[in-house]
Amino acid sequence: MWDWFLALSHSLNCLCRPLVLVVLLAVQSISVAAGETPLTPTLPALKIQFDKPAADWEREGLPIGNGAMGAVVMGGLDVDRLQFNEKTLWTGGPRSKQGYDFGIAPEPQTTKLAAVRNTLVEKGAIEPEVVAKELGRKTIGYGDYQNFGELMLKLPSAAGATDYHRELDLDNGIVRVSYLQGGVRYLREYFASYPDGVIVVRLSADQAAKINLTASLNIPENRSVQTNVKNGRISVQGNLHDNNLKYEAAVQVIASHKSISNNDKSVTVSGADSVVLLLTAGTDYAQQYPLYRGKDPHVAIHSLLEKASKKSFAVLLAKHKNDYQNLFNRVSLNLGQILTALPTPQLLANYRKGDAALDRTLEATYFQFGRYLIISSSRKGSLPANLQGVWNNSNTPPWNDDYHVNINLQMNYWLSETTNLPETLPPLFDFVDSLVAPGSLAAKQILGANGWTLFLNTNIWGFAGVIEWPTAFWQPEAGAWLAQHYYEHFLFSRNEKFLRERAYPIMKGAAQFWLDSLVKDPRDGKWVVSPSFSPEQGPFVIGAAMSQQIVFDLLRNVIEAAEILGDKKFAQETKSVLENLDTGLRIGKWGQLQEWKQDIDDPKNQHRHVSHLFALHPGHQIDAAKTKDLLQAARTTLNARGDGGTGWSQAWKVNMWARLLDGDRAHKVLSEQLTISTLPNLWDNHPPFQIDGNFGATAGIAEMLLQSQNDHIQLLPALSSKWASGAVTGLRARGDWVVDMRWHNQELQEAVLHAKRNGEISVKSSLLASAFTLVEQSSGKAVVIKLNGDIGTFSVQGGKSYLLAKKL
Ligand code: FUC
Repeated sequence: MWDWFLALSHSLNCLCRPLVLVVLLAVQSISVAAGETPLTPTLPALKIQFDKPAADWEREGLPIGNGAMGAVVMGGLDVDRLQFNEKTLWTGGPRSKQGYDFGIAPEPQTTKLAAVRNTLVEKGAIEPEVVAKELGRKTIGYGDYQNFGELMLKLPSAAGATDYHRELDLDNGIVRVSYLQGGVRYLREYFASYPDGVIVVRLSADQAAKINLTASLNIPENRSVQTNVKNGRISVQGNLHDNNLKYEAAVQVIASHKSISNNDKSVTVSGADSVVLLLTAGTDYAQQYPLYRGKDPHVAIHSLLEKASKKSFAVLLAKHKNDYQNLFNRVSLNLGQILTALPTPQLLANYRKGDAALDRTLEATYFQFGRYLIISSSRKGSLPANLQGVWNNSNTPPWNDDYHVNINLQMNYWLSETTNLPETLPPLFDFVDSLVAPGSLAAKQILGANGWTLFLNTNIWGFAGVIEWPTAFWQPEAGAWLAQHYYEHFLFSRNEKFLRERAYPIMKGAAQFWLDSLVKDPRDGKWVVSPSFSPEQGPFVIGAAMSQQIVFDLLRNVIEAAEILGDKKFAQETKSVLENLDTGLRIGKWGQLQEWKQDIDDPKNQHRHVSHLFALHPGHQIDAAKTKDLLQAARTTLNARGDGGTGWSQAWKVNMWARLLDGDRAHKVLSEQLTISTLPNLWDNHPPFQIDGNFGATAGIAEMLLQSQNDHIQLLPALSSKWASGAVTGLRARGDWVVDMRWHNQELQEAVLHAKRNGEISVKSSLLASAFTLVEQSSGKAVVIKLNGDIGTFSVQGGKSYLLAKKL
């Protein structure tokens, strides 16, 4: 046992070892019966793999990224194109040739707003086109996220190549391409290093002097380009024609001196044993209202390349792996997956066709791919993950590849807390903080309110106002919804400094906006949102359910925060409004949770947005323990809406069915997302490729296994019967607890709760209804637990782990 532990422990980085130790102690203390899944991290390697080069970027490319930069590996034989991005390369904004106004009219819109409000009082509803004419705004200079370019490697003909393999190795955060030609085994490795700020490519072979290539950087035409080649380094720089944004990219080609020649616009390597290429890129963008311009990227780019060039490939790789695995290895999921050589498109095509082990393999891979993607597209120091994460090969991408804030950006970050990746959150918080200035202007100009908000969508240039698309433009709840993420971060981390310094100012500003913007509904005297619009359908009304629920969530959270921080006056003021706020929770004539205040829901409506179930997820106003009737209404609504929808819509429904504690239904929706809305490379398909569905589904799987939105941690709240036996380690619960679990025949066998601080843990599990043991692991001492049905509460000490196990 210990030999095995030591070997395992060596193969993991040191930060993981305590977890491995704890897990093993748990396994040691309870002997695992034959046929049961051990709680062990020695799982088969997770890979997304192909037996040919990518013919299609969107369907078959393999992504790598370090937050700021992303690249897609096509792995071509004669020409390998590494398309790359850097998050700040956008057209539009304050210096756009088209002009730019942040989506905010120069004159106040409050008179028009009052007219709309009056009509709503008189008539009850208005067609979206009519309101859009009044309050919508033609967009100018919004811009698009740009394709930066491609690193092109021209290679000798690979005629006769065999045994081609291209894989994304999720355990190591690396893409590999390999093939045999003329008796030589060629290998290419690609990864994006966060610690070194560069994308690294190495080409090697199992025989000496076999690597020949010509490298160049191809840059799209909508910008000026100057190319410079010196000492194996190709630099391209210029400005976007639209907004003059300065950009630069550079690649350093590293091989033995005698094999390198510098050409006019390229570098050629002949007869090298191996070649390493280091690529980096940037712009003079700065995340700062109102100009959004900072330093010329030249110095930073070349200093990154200088530093990285001094390190060997082995050192670069070791640093990358250490950084990546520190995050990735925190969560392991064992659904009974197996090692398979099947190309992923085949795994996907064979899904639900009878081979359960392969089905579990796809699901476990998909779960961890979501975690890989957020680690690769959201790290401190850059912008948050956009609609495609960081990966985009077009200069006019769908929806500008921006930040939609009526579900999409929020969905991108649900997994960050529950799957133990809080390091991916700073870009979201930095971004939202930077939107407060223009968001305050929008609040003032459009609604005559203090505080801040956003509407449907935003970009990297502080767009905070409205567009003119009638059935989507009006979503002033966006600020409140984003504020939820700040409070959730506090709930997960219990970091009071974060609450005081970062979360509370944002939440209070969002709440101030609503305290000024709510109006009294003359029908019942309740505080309501008006005009209000349920995404992205129906008429404009007063007090649609989603609007009320989001505002409720914000006001409740801000009161809690104000009380913790001692801001009594604001807590009191907000409480008096919350007490008389329309909650947005109504059960209608066919038993549904109403989408609107009037009981007008059509049971045949299958619209992809189900925002009026916000109170179920990501909110928690509808609480499984306390509100059975509302829970049933939510179920009726979700049944009527159906399990279909675009990728993100299905992913959201996975989370909602998990909150309804229906693991089999959650699994059904997940499996349909895999079948209908997943591309061969496992990217989520809206269509087109849109990454929110990946992130949302990973969050949904976590939600099936662990929930903590109410006063207790629920162990295996929505386990699917398809996952009869399994194990998970490292999931995170609100309260700063980390949980490992092992189950068999759908019954929890044991759970290890790792306490990060002193306090009380309340756990809900069917395990507590029968004979069980609870011990503190380091001493082996029994722990006293107060039982109330299937909920148990016990005191914990920070740094200690507690094993709850079925008594044998
Ligand atoms: C919202 C959704 C669409 C799409 C877009 C980017 O408007 O309704 O389905 O995901 O965002």
